[in-house]
Amino acid sequence: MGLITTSRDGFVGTVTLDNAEKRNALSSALIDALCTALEGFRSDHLRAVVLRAQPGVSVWSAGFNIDELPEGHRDPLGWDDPVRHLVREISRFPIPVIAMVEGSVWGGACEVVLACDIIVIAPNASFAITPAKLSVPYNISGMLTFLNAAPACTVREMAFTAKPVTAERAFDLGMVNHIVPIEELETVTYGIAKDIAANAPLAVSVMKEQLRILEGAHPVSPEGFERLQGLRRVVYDSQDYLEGLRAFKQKRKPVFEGK
Ligand code: KFV
Repeated sequence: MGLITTSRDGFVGTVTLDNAEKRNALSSALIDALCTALEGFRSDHLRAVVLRAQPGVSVWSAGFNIDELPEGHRDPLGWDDPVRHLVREISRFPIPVIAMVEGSVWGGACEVVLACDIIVIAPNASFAITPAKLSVPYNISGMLTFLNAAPACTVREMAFTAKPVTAERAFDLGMVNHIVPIEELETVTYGIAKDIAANAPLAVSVMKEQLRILEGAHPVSPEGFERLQGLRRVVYDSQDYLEGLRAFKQKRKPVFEGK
């Protein structure tokens, strides 16, 4: 079964997440397929890409494939983690990526959407930053994606409560570009894609890269970086981390003890 589908119309490519059965959880297989599709669009010199799910889904993506998170005592979100690859691929991709979202977006998928260049959502979209639900120490560049997308107090509330924010609130906070009635989602999204495709692709891609480098220009001292990594290790070495994974697999509420 395919995990994604792709299509193209002129200079505009589309990748559609197509694994509703598993709520488009970001498995390494799905991410491989998505990255391969993006590379194909790059070699064919497309000028805008839409990343979407199938129409009518209630879950755009359930985030990391929790079944693939390591059992403990290993950084669950290290440099080679598939979601890290995908976020890097989208942000370094020389072509604008537009996320078109209906339904709920969870955890790592929330980061993937926020890493896209432009975000158009339906009123039933929602966004949740979920590591605290599972006792997962999110990685440092991932936290920067959130901080670049939302005010710090919003990131704190979302990360500490793990509760979804509504489409309307995400729009009011400037986290997304447009909120449009579901019937207009495609027209608005593909209208933006065509506007981009009509412009000079070299200028667009260099501006995208400029913005990426400027957004990432947050100096952290080596000591600060090592401190953060050490603190993250305490979390993935903990009993709570194992409990978070176990509870998800057993479809029950986790019982966290802070150790
Ligand atoms: N990973 C792996 N499998 C998942 C999954 C995930 N994130 N989310 C859903 N599934 C599987 C689930 O186990 C079930 O498989 C199927 O998809 C349908 O899910 O073999 P099964 O039992 O059929 P349901 O039945 O739970 O679907 P539904 O009742 O529609 O609820 C949808 C939703 C999204 C509310 C629920 O599936 C859910 O709460 N999923 C987990 C959402 C979440 O916490 N995501 C964060 C993932 S961790 C993450 O991104 C990280 C690491 N992080 O730090 O935040």
